[in-house]
Amino acid sequence: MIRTVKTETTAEAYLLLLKDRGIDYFLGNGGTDFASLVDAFAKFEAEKIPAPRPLVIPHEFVAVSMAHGYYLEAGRPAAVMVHVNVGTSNASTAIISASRAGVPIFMSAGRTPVTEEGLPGARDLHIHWAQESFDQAAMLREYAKWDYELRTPVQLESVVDRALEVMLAEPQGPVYLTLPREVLAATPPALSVTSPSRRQVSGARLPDPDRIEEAARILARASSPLILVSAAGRDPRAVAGLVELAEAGGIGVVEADPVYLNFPHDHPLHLGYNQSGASDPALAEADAVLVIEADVPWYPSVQKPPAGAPVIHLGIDPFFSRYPMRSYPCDVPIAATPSAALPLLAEAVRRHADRAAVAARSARIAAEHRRRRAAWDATAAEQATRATTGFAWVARSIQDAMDEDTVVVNEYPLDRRYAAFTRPGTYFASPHSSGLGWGFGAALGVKLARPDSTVIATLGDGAYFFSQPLSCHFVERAHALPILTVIFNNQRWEAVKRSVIGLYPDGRASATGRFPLSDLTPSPHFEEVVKAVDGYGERVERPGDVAPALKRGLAAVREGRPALLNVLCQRAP
Ligand SMILES: Cc1ncc(C[n+]2csc(CCOP(=O)(O)OP(=O)(O)O)c2C)c(N)n1
Repeated sequence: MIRTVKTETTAEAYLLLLKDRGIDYFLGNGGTDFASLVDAFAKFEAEKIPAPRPLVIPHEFVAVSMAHGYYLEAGRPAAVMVHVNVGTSNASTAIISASRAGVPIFMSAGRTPVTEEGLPGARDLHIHWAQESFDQAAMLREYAKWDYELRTPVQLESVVDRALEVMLAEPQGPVYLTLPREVLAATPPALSVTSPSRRQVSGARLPDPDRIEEAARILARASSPLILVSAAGRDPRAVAGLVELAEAGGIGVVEADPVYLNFPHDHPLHLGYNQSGASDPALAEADAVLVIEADVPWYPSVQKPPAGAPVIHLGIDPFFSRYPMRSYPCDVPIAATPSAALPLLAEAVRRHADRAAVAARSARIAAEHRRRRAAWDATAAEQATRATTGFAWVARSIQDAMDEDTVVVNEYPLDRRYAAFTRPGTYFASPHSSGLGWGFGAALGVKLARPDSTVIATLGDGAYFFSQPLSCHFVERAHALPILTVIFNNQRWEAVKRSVIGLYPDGRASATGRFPLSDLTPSPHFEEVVKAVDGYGERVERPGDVAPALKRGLAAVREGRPALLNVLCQRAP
């Protein structure tokens, strides 16, 4: 249907168009470039005109991280808009994260007025000269799939639809649109808009049938096939497909630095999680390897699959084409949507596999699964009575506090061996590009998409510092998005310390136990920060106090208050 849109400003038409295209939230961090948008929102509010809901987000990094979490949970984009070049720069780390995670972000920014006088919106402050860039989008161009500047209201629909089309087409990723002040302030002619849009992109990419057959034969004939998976579970439907495949072939599954829940923890074919720096006998014994949506399936400097084992890579872009260097062997590429390809592969494996062999192998893997799980359970239980709280015990206590409707966003410290996730879409970890601070904002985005669920953000003390914590707490309070934040506070950047020990095991730092530039003491009273927004904060020092504190924190969240537990703990007590 063609609709005619007549508005006083381009800004109004822009917002109405976003709403028409399914965008319900506008996460904004504004400046003088927002004048026409602010006025438009006020008009919509006064006249009860449906438009995206504007949410003020006090830091750009938080706004983009929120949009990231929101998309993962809602499957729909939120719009983000920031202030010209300076706001873009603040947002850039979160754009890197979204880009590497393949998450679409509808990112926009004002553009300082082009004209120095003469038009509505022309320059009237010193910033309007100093904030002009020769090429504002250059800052993000390596990580945005597309960028453009809206030059005239007449092209509004074409530009917005082009942005959405490119952003949502696979492999997905952020796009960046700049909006000059004069264009937003201009009175457009009556615009005709096609609604709904005729620029649909969704649809599965099906695999090459020959490659599916080839992969199925390899997996079915192997005596110790192994699946390594990182991010297939971004699409919850892929989890069922992976279970079907693993069962069809009696194939063990290892989650390699998982970004999502890819395979239920309690499934007898789950063989656990790769551990940085450690080798895994399951990989050493593998005679065929299937890598699914995994950019780093193993660490070549630590361990590789046996030389004769064929390697299959399955994913929407199994080559990770945007990574400058990546040299994993790939004997059979399957470029396809995992949720579409996995059932096809499962069916083909079932056809080729010997049932008795599959049953025998499944029993063998199940025994190993039980052995590994028992060891993890013992580690967690053993930490329950230590003087110092261990990370494993905190993770286990969080697992025990979760209900059917809890979602966890983990920026590192929660070790999946000790916190069992079984339901797709209930676990999100930071993207492998690791722009620290992502977790808190992403958790707020998840809460925005799923307001009735309990959301827990598990953060290191380092990650909390990076997250723009006061902005996040403000968002919790101002926009009624209370979540429970659990800080695993080891009072240092352990990742930095570990890298020194890894590279210089006999070096001076290891010998003296002094690791300059990694210590975060005196540790702040993080539990006090949340109180600045009338939240609930508690410092937790002993293992026996973790579970009761979680209960109190979750009760506060249920009452609508942001809550934070500052848990003093160590990775290996
Ligand atoms: C923006 C950014 N700056 C620096 C780093 C480097 N870095 C990676 S992990 C880490 C320490 C994180 O500390 P914390 O969250 O407390 O976890 P821990 O290492 O102590 O387990 C740092 C500084 C990064 N990944 N991102």
